[in-house]
Amino acid sequence: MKIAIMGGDGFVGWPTSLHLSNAGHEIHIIDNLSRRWIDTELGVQSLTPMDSIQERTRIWHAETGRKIHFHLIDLAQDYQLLKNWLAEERPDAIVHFAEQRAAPYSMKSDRHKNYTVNNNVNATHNLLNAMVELDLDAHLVHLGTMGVYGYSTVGAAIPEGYLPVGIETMTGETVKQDILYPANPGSIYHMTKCLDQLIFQFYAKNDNLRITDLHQGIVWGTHTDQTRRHEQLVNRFDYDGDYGTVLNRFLIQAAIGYPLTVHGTGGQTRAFIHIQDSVRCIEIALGNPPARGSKVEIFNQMTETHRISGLAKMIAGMTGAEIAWLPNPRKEAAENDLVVRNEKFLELGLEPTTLKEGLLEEVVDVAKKFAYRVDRSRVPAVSAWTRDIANSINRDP
Ligand code: USQ
Repeated sequence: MKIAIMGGDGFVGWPTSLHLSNAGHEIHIIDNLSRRWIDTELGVQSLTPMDSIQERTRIWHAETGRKIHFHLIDLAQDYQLLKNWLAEERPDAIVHFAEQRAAPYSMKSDRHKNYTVNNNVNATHNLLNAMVELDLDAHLVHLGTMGVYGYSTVGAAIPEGYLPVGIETMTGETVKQDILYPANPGSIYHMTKCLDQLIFQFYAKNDNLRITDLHQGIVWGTHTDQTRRHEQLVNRFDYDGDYGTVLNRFLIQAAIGYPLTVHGTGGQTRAFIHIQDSVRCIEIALGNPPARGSKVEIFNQMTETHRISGLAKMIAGMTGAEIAWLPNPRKEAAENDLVVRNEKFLELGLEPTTLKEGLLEEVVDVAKKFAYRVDRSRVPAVSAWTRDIANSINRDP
């Protein structure tokens, strides 16, 4: 297939591009390189030294003989460029990662809230709008988030996207209907992914677009089989308070002797997936498009759930790191249970990589190897969800 990877320079986009290129597909990365600009804005860099996208694709070609094409286009800002590119290339499938993906970054200030909403909602809408206008019947696979559900199971497992409900009619009969699981975002970033869901629902219904939405959990790890092939193909690895996700942060903190930064009691339970499984899930989703005219296909892209305090204790036990129990900068439930249905990917052949010591050690090794690149002052998470939280965190004890 000819596949366009929107946001193919990012943390999941890059290994996905390599994985699909390796599987024989013709890959076109479309990216505005915003993630690299945000690094500059925040004054942080990936733990792993990352080459330019042009250099990365050159190394991939030298290593494998396969070409990955790169096009500098901003989905949210350059509608006409995007439309021209789609008209010329007419890809068979489009994978959409081209969104600002960090919850803390989205909550930093009013400007960051606006940027996240404008960027994410416009990118998604521009893409669908252009597809309809060009009569492009490409399968769109979007990277969504488990965060659209909120994180409480109220005693029942979270289904894959749709909730069966019975509605009582005026005549007392019960009519059954599948509705989108009630959206319950916990940040401006997660809110944009909830808005995406509505946009998808409309375009699938109105224009028969074929759309798959992947509700992904927190990704951990850094290498995939393909990024391992050459040191210049290495994936990015974020450890800072805005973009670093919790498990990868704990692993780098352990490697540099920084107390593990648990927010609150650490009673939050979240869904997780290893980066290798993430790219495999995208491949599986691409191979199983919904029929034209059917509703949006939704998968829960996660393999296990863990409590944050449990993860911290596990890593402390493995490495001897200390744990720091910090005031929580986020407005979120101090504790929750989480049970998630994920049978659809398992039935289609996903073999989950679960959190094992060996794999955790592998990430600690990456962290140790590049520890000299860490700026310890960028480790704390300082983005507060509300003014009150900001005031209470910054108050001297
Ligand atoms: N947390 C800590 N200590 C830290 C960092 C985080 O205790 O140093 C806690 C947070 O308070 C939160 C949990 O760990 O309760 C997860 O935080 P996170 O930063 O790992 O994940 P999150 O902000 O939810 O976002 C990440 C990705 C996002 C993706 C989402 C999947 O950045 O793109 O959509 O995970 S999910 O969490 O399932 O919604």
